[in-house]
Amino acid sequence: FPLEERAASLRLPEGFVLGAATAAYQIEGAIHAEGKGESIWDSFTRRPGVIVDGTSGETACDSYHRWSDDIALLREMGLGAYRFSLGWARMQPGGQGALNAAGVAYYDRLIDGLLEAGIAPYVTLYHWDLPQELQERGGWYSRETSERFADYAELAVAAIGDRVGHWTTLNEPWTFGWFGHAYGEDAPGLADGVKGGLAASHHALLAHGMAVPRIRSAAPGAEVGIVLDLNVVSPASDAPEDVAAAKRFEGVQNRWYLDAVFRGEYPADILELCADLLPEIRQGDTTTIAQALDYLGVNIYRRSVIGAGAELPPLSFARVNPPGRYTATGWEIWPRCIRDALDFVHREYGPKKLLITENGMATPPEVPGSDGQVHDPERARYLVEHLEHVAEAARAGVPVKGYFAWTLMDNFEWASGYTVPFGLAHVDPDTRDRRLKLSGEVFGRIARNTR
Ligand code: GBH
Repeated sequence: FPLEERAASLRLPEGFVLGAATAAYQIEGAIHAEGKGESIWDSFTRRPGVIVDGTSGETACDSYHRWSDDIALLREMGLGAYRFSLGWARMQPGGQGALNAAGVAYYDRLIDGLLEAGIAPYVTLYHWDLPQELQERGGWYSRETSERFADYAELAVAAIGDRVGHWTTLNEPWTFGWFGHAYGEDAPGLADGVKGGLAASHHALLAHGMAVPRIRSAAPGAEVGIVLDLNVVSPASDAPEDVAAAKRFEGVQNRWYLDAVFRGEYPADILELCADLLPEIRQGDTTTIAQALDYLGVNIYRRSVIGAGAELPPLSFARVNPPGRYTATGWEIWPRCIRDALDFVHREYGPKKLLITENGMATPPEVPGSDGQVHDPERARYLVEHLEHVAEAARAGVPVKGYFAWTLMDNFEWASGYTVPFGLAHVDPDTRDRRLKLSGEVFGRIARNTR
């Protein structure tokens, strides 16, 4: 099995952090337990037809009750870190006011369990599960949501932050901004085109900027960052219309967030192109957004080949899928994308430190073999190939200090339900028992070589 040799010869820098990632709504279940409030994913998944297999996160991996099984998996792989998110509506049911004591107690147990196992918690404050009450008052179209997020961040960090060294404000504002508000494929299911995507993104970035100083004052020693999903974009051809479309796409996917966070401005070409579709951007907003950060988290799964097309006018682009290897979600496997994204962001924006906060692949639904284990060599290969490029970037001087595999175990994959597993561990659909797949064992071997 030559992959094992490649895995064994991976040389990551000293102190490099290897971990696995999850998100609250995708794993916890217990959506009505002990004072938890309703979130937009609870309500969205009840709409007929929006989730391909008609499922929801109602039970998911039942991590609300089985969190110690999750820790056992991390231990079995010898991982040094676990990236998870707090359910906002579990912590603070209506998105404002006092915290829910049972929610705080749940994350307390999880964090204490991780620390006992020698695993560092990397905690994300928002991974897409807005309290429904805030949605009813405008959600990410409203500045009030930015204010509420900053209040929530401070309270949450004050409640559990004494044991957490790494905080992330938002996971992927591009994805929840655009897939939730421009295309309508994710909660809250609004298909408002470019106007929706930009408004949600601005208020999300503002929420991030308002929250950072509040987090710092509540947890002075902790590192604070944001997680962006970056895609290195190449034009489908040399034709000027394809080159221009690729630049427009890259402007909203990468530069809109990076320019705001690192330079305190939005990209001029997008501001001009979308002049009639912009939300209210007040004087000082982009300065608020551009807080100094300790790290940038990068989620990356694929490259983007983009040509001119009909999507989201006036961005007017189309995704092109060149011949090649593809995952079960239809994403091209192009391991070099991770190196290109790291190089790009290091060169153009120079964050102090970079973490790959998600990378992984989906397969069709998997069934354990006669030995009870899922054999997923293609996922193991995906991880190793991407890690080889991360190692190269580090050797070339890019300050990339960690890598989190998406995801610890098979879970609720948003609009795809349970049809496209991404896990390092299989979760039995009836008993919810977890078991490491072959890929989890390979990843564990890499982690042990690295520590
Ligand atoms: C991440 O998003 C999420 O953070 C995580 O919760 C999720 O489970 C994981 O990835 C796997 O999906 O135009 O073909 O790219 C990934 C970013 C951006 C991927 C939007 C899907 C739309 C389809 N997503 N993208 S495509």
